[in-house]
Parts: sequence; structure tokens; C-alpha cells
Amino acid sequence: MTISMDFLDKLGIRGDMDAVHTGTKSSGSRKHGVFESYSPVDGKLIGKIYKASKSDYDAVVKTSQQAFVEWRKIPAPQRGEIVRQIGNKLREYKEPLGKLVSYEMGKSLQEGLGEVQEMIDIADFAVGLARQLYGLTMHSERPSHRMYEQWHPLGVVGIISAFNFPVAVWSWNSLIAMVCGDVSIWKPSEKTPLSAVACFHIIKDVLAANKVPEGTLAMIVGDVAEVGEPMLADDRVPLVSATGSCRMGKRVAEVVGKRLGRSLLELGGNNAIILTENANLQLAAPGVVFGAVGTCGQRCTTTRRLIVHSSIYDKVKEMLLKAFGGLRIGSPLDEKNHVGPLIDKDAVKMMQAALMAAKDQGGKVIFGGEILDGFESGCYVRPAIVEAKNSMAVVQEETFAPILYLLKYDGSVEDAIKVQNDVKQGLSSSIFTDSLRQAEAFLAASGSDCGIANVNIGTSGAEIGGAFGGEKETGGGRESGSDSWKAYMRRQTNTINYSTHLPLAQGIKFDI
Ligand code: UN1
Repeated sequence: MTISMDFLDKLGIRGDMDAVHTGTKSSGSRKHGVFESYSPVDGKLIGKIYKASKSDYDAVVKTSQQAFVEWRKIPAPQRGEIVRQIGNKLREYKEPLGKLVSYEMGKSLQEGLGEVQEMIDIADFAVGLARQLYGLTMHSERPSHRMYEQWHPLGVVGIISAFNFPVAVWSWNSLIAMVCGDVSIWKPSEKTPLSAVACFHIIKDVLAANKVPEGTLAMIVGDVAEVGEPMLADDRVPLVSATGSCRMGKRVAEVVGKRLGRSLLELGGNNAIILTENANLQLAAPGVVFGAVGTCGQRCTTTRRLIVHSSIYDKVKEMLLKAFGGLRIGSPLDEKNHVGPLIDKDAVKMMQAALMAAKDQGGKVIFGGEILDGFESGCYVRPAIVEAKNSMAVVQEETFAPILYLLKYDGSVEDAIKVQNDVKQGLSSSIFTDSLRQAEAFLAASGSDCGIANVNIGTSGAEIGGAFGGEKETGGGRESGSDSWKAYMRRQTNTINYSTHLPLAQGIKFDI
């Protein structure tokens, strides 16, 4: 299939691009080398972007700090109006941006478009939110006193995002931060920098037309040493919101914690679906297969473990072998295909290593796992199914690849929940059952220990309206919908005395 590259022109992705974007302007020192972005789809070079230096980073923080002084004074509903216009621009550019995400990251076009839709949805959500940054009022214990709380913006928010959702996770963070009155500096993954640049090209006119201060939304592409680490250690950045591996998150928590800054962490998952003896398998099949192979197994919500009751195990195994056998693997821009490539050859190697480890540890690869020939990029693999035990070291880890571990359980739903919870991560989880008792047991305090727990739908593909994130090694952060906005603001408690006396709280007497 020949792919039309029109979308690159529409997004202004051409030439060697600047590392720093502050809204309407781009800059950067151009002396620190370049990142080359190769497509995992066909192995071709899509474009180059200069790497920022530490001094570029310092300059962008200064610009954003100045922007904050102005931006926090704009009434929140007016900030929301600008986010509304950004949402409309994203609607206009949904197709080219979806294509670029698909081409640069390798996810299917449907999922690339879905990712841009998440951006549009969060923009719509943020517009309403701009009028709902509610605080509580309290009754004071003292006469003629009033107490209430209000939410103020924090300042410069650092955003670190991963290659697998190269644009949506930024929007969850930056658009919510924007209506909250914060400014943000985004460090996108160096594996998908062009999708990030494209976002800035798309929103540029809106920022210019509304005279949004330069640096309110900023983006900087650079190495960990020049940009990432300085951001973590930077007192000028009160909040760092980071999405990625548990290893990276531990580093963020350590460095940001040391200066008593805030971090919002959304890290690895080891997500499971439980199929009880009461599961509707017709319903479960697409949920499990999409969960396992969507984005080629590279979502943090990907279904990695399937915990199946022994009475239906053979039936489920047969069903999966048939479904995986029918998967069409190939260019993600060709909508006929279900599965595209992994992000790069390192990811392919990691998948192979995990499959070797699974075999060594007593697992049995019953389907797939091989690297597919005939693709220039060398990044296409056949999704694998492995019969395994939950206690195997490799099953306990998150391998960012399409490997579905098939685990058998006997006994009650409580036994299955125990297996589901018996990992270090706690992002997403699901149960398929037609039994109300089993479903409620799964959702109870003694049920799933994850941040997301679903009934009769899969582990991936969360809507933006809920709070997104998980427990344990997933990091505990919540972003996107619900009241996640509170993470981007500081709460202030105000007590106002309108009496002519100064009574002290707790009835303390202090006469002078
Ligand atoms: C991620 O993989 O970091 O729930 C985000 C989902 C998507 C977001 C995933 N809405 O699968």
C-alpha cells in the first residue's frame, strides 16, 4: 500500500524543526544534535527535530513563569473559552493528526483518530470545568465569621509523556492545567516528537488570536540530562505530571520528593481480566482481544493477564486461538488491519526476551510471538498467547508488547480476585460475569485493588470523564476527568471575621 503523506504538509511537519515551542514562537540553540523520528510503519525517516540544551530549558521556564503572572489573572471561564477554540481546531485537524500519530507511533488509524478524539473530549470537559472549580464553604465556630476554601493555580506544571499516547496524555494535563490558571511545559517522548510539534502548529492561531501569553503552553524536546532531570530538580516547577514506566516514576518521585514538590504519577500496569464460569464469552471475546493487541500491546491499560475459571478454560483457549489466528497485521494506516508494529526494534527485542523468559520459567507459548518478515521497519510481530502461572517472574512484570498470559483458576470469584491483585502494579482490571454477586464482589473494598475496575468491558479504552490512574507501583496519581483538576491547583482556606471582636478558635482566652 502506498501511503499518501499529505497529512505531513497539512501539519507543517517539514525541514529541521525547533526544539522549543512556547505557543506562537519556536526557538532553540540548534547546537546539541537532533532527534530523528523514524516511522515503525515503513522504517522511513519522517523528520528531524533539534535537541534542546539545559539553557534552552532555563529560558523556557522563565518564559512560562512570566506567562503565569498574566495567565492566572484571566477569569477561568475566559480561559475555558480559549480551550473551547483549541478543541475546535483539533476537530478541524483530527484526520491529519490521527494519521501522524498512527504513522509515527504505529497504532492503528482508528486508534490514532481515537486518540485525537480524547483530546477533543478533554477540551470539551475542560470548558465546562472552567465554571466549576468549586470549593466548599464551612460554618465557623465563631460568631460573625465566615469560612470557605478556594482553589488557586499552582504555577508551572511539568508534563512528561510517553510514546504510546503521544498527544492525548499531554492534553489531559495541559488543557486541564490551562483552565485552572496554570502554565505548562511539556517534555514529549523523543520517540514521537513530531506528533508533539504538530499539536503546537495546530493550536498556534488560537493562541495568537487570543493573545495568550507566550509560554502558557510550552513544549521542549530534549535529552533526559538536559531537560528531564533539570525539570525534576527545579523549584520553579511545583508539579511534575509523569506518564511512563515504574522505573522512570520512581526517579521522578525521588527527585521531586526531595525538594517537597508534587508529582502526579501514572505508571505501569499489569492489567487482568477475570472470566468467571458465568461470563458471557461473546461479549468477552472482543474485549479481551482488543485489550491484548490494541496499540500492539503498548497501552498502559493493555490486558496482560487473562484469569479464566477452570470449567471454561479449554473453551476460552480455543476461542482465543481462533480470534488471534484471524488478526490482520500490517500497516496501521490501512484500516483493514487490526494490529500495527511495535514502536522500535528495541521493543521487538524486549518482547522476544520476555517470551524466552516465559518458556524458561515454565510457560508455554501456544500462539504467535514471532517477528514477521517482509516489513522494512522490522517492527512487526505476531501477538502471542502464553499459558502461564501468575507467580512467574515474567508475568509479574509489565512487558510493553502484545503478550497475553493465560492463567487458570479454580474455586470462587474471590480466588480469581486474589490472583488479579497479586502483582505490584494496580492500574486497570475487569471481570466478565452475568452474576451480580460476582460483579459486586469484584467492586467491593475486598475486590480489585486497581484504580480502574470494570464489569463486562475490557481493561483498556477508558473514557476521559473518569479519573485515570492506579494504585501501588502505578503511582497513585489521577489525571483526566472527575475531580483530577484538584491536583493542578492549591487549596486555600479562608476565615473572615466581620465582627467587632477577635474571638480565638477552641475558646482560648488571650486578653491583652
Ligand atoms: C496510556 O496508555 O498511558 O484507557 C493511556 C485507555 C486510553 C488511555 C491510555 N484512554 O486505554
